[in-house]
Amino acid sequence: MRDSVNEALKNARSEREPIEGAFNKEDADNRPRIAIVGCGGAGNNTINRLRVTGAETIAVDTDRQHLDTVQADRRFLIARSLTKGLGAGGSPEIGRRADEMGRAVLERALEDTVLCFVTAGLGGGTGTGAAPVVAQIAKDQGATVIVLVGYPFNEETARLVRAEEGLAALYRVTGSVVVLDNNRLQPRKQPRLPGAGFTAMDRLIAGTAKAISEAIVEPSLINIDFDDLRTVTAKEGVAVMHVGDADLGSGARGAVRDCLSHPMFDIDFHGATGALIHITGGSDLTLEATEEIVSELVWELDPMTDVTWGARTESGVEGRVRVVAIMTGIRSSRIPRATR
Ligand SMILES: Nc1nc2c(ncn2[C@@H]2O[C@H](COP(=O)(O)OP(=O)(O)OP(=O)(O)O)[C@@H](O)[C@H]2O)c(=O)[nH]1
Ligand SMILES: [Mg+2]
Repeated sequence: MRDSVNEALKNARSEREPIEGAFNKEDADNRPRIAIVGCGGAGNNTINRLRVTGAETIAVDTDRQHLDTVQADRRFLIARSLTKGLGAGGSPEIGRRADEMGRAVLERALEDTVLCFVTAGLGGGTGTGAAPVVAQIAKDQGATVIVLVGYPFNEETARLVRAEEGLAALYRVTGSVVVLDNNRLQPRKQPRLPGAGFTAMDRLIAGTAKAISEAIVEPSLINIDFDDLRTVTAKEGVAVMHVGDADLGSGARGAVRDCLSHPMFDIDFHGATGALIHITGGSDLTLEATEEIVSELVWELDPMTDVTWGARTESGVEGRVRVVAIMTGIRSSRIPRATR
């Protein structure tokens, strides 16, 4: 495999840049630049048709056919001489090199970005290999980087090994790697066809990136302070995300209980030194209710934890409240060996 990769790379000297498609959006104003980058099939299914006020969606893939179906503000087909536009065939090595080959154009695409979400499904080739490279490029451009990645089912042994390697590579770039375990999000028997069985995961990742972005740039019930966000995501250690959905009537305690009992990955949040909390509800969500939820949650954390939070309302979800808490700076034996 290595030889064929090297051979293709040699032949690729004439390849100057990846193909860029779709439409490019100019920054219309001086808002902080936020990018949401999908890598590989799953990453791009997540950001497909995602509309976020004040953020740009960027799709990166080696698979031309799949990329053609994705609606994003910018689309980059990377390493076409390496893969002939046919995908990385489950090889993270190709995914990694593919992004290296597209580095210059990705650097330009992420220039001046202050906040960059990177999303992928771990376990394949393109996303697993490319997400750490994209995250590093964004970080080198000075951006605060938050990675949101899907983790394979327990029985997908080969994919799990690749996923762990990808996770280790991501942790070498940033501690703000939020892992969403497929095993926790959907029943085993659910169909696993791309775009069908993964809808809940895609919605959750896309919804989280959208909620945080809009709570920074859009007038919200409570806006997230970008400097505070930078502080909580810069913590040494690992991160874990909890998600709670509750009836507004169950009060702050009910919402927090549901949130704390639903970690998206097998990491204990106790000992976290940072927390990013986001609350979404309908037009009936009040400031007082959000403050109560935050105080309940903070009560569960170490008193020295840096906390930043935001809240937004959207129509159609009246009577319900969703609490997303990303705890950061956790010392965990779950940290991949490569990072110790
Ligand atoms: N959330 C989500 N996860 C998916 C989807 N499709 C596949 N996955 C998961 O993501 C992992 C990676 O799959 P893909 O994203 O298709 O792989 P890729 O990164 O494109 O890699 P190559 O196709 O080998 O280049 C799989 O092991 C699945 O667990 C999807 O539509 N949404
Ligand atoms: Mg693919």
